[in-house]
Amino acid sequence: MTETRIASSPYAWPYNGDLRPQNTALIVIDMQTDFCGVGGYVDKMGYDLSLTRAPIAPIGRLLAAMRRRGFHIIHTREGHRADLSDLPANKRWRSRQIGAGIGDPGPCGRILVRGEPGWEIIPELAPIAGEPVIDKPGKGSFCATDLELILRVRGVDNIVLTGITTDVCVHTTMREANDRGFECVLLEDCCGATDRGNHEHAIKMIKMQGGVFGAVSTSTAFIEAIG
Ligand code: C5J
Repeated sequence: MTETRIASSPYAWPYNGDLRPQNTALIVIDMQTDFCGVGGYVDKMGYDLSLTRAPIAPIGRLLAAMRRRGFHIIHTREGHRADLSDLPANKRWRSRQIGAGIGDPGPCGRILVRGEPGWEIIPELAPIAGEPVIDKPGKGSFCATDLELILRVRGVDNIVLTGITTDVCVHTTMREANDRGFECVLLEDCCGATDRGNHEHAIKMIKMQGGVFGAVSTSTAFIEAIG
């Protein structure tokens, strides 16, 4: 086997040098209007959209490079059923405290409800044929979804994490994946949070204990390594 590793911290990823399109998946998390578009959930909460929009261009370049080389690509969307039967009462209550009630009407339709305009993945990063889209009711992409089954069926060992938000859905998914034995890397320029400090601290957390959840790199380093 030819070993391939990318420049990353705190170790060169993946740990065993076995980086191939066949065993590696890119997961693009929640690049939906609700998280980075005008009138969506994050905008209604009053956060600075430039922070969650920053990863759009780097993810676009990464997607193009990984599609060209035949890597597995998977997208996720956070959202709830129209009847809100999968929306915990405390999640709804908390969102209403900050003026963006999940399930309530907003400028982009009902907030975080499946099928509404705000819930759609932004056109710049739209999935193409053959790329599974995982609909999840929570923050982690493994909770109440078939993501793990899809990854195992495809023979995936390595996961490249991108998307928004770094400290919430991306971090939760990375932790879930790491506990299931997947080898994870987060590309920091391909993620964003509603708070810059949270983004930076989420990245710092990954690097402790020799890479407690995996490693951190950039899209430039990754694209360079896959050639
Ligand atoms: C949040 C997410 N932040 N996609 N969701 O509520 O990170």
